[in-house]
This record gives sequence, C-alpha cells and structure tokens, in this order.
Amino acid sequence: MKCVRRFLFGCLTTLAFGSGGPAFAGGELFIYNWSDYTPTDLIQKFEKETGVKVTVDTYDSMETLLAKLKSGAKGYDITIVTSDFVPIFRDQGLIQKLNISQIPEAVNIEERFTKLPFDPGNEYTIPYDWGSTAFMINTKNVTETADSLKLLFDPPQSAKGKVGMFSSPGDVVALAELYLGLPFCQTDTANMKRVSELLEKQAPFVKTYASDGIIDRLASGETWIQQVWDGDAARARLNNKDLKFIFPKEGALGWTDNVAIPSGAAHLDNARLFIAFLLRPENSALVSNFTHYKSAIKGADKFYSDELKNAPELALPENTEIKFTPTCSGDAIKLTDRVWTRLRK
Ligand code: N2P
Repeated sequence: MKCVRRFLFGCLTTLAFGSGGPAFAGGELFIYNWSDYTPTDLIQKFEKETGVKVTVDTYDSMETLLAKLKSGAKGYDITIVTSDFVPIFRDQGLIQKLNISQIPEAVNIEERFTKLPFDPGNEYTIPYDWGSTAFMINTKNVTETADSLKLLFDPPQSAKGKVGMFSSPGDVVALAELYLGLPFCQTDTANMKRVSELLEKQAPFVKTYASDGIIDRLASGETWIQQVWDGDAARARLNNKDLKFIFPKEGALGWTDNVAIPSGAAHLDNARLFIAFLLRPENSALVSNFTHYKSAIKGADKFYSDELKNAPELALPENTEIKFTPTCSGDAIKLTDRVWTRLRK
C-alpha cells in the first residue's frame, strides 16, 4: 500500500497496526519525557521509518508532569508516567485508553508487565523501561562503609554540601520511609514527623534537590553522595570510574516508566504508531542501551549492548529487595507535601 501525506488518514490504521513493518505516516509527534531519557537514534529511526517529525520536551519529576497536564497544557501526544502515578493520571482523566487490542505488537510485553496493579491489562500504558532507586557514592571522597541508606540520610561531616537529593517530594519521602522501616504512603502524623525530622537534619548536607542533571553532577564530583536511579548511575560511572552504586541493606525503590497518550492528543495515530514502534524488541533495546534501564519487552535483551549487560548497577545482589512503590492516597500525598513545604521553605 502506498500512502502520501495528504491521504494519510485514509490508510494510517492499516499501516500502523496491520503490516508489522515500516509505515510511512508523515505529520508530527510531540513527546513529553523525563530529561536525559529519549535516545536520539531511536527518534531518528522512527522519523526515517514513518516520515513523522518528532519534537521532544522534558520534565524533571512526576509532580512537574502532573502539574503541567492538570493546568490544561495541550500539545503532547506521548508522555512517560511512572508506575505509582499512573492511577492518578488515569483518575484525573489526563491520559486516555490505548485500545491495546488494536496494537498487535503488544504481545511482545513480558507477561509480568501486563498484570501490574497500577494498570492491569495495559489499558492506559505500555512499559518504557524499569529500574530501581537508591544512591551512589564517589569512592575517592567517601570512604565510610557504604551498605545502608544511613550514609545518604545521615552523612559524614566531610560530605557537607556534597549530597544530592531528587526534587520530587514523593521519591524523597519514599526512600526516607524505606530507611526508617516504615510502610510507604504514611498517613500517620507521628511517623511523618520522623520522616520530616530526618530530612531536616539531612538538609544542611544537601547541595541540591534536583532530579535532572544528576549524571553530570555525579560525574563532575559536584555531589559525592547522591540519590539516584540505577540507570543514571550506570551512565555517570562511564564518565567517572570512582562512582559506585550502592544496594542498601534496607532495599531499593522499584518502578516502571510507562508510555501513555495524554487526553486530547492531537496526533493520535502517530502516537499509536510510536507505541507500536517501541514495542518491537530492537527498538526497546535502543531505549535501554541509552537509558541503562531494563526493557520489559520480550527479546529486547538480545539487542542489549555489552556495556548494559555488564553494568554492575543492574546486577541486583540476591539479598537486596526491590520494593515497588504503590500509589499513595490523597491524605498521604498531603502529608508528604507538608513535609516538603517545611523542608524547602
Ligand atoms: C530520567 C530517569 C527517570 C527514571 N533521567 C525515573 N523513573
């Protein structure tokens, strides 16, 4: 079948979902993704195969994405939502159903990623990649025993002004809860007071609360003890061999990042085309080889780079538990926000 741009909409569906091969669609696609998270080679390949012109815009946290979409921002066709936030976006009508049954490539999703509690059956999302959150140290400057989140939350005097934390209240509070041995999404005010006190005590050691620019900050030595995702840690280590990702004895936070279509997306067919494209193992591996997070697509591992296969950050020790963060209730989110406002005032 031959399609030219002006006849696009007549034949796009067949091209996107029926052929299993390259599809020429034309038009545009606007992606809103985490920073440092969209591989150029992936986008170039998609543009070449489809003739779609892609524009990528970035955010630094789920809170930023949520605020942006809630404020009524239109113009995005694809966004990436982290697991615990998916129900929040869904319930607020900010993302739309994918009609996954019309995307044949969906059979490529590893079975365990088709039944996750935040989106069973992949009604609203498909996995982009998945990973864990803990911390990284610069072994040249930090010589203390590094096996516990204590080093991050109660750092040595020598690391004053050298600690980096995320800018996302949810991510910071969840890791603090893990350290304190508290269940996630606390609604108990006494327990949240403990979280608050821990973070207030840590604050004088913190150089910056930011979730973007972490790879550079670690590699340049601006931070020595840094809250980090395992993939960003792997990428930072490539530029600074003194960096070491720590698997804390308390465990690490687990998450999946997921591709979703915002409500009101203007280029719906191209969004679906991009999703089908991402579901092909060789394309999902392009994501993983760049981000250094694992793919949830069957067969993608065959296309992993040696660097990714051997990354120590992804070699979870048997005794380290990954604890996937659930979606917090409105009350728990309010308490988290209160702790955060006090911390950042
Ligand atoms: C962005 C990495 C985001 C992973 N550099 C967190 N879900």
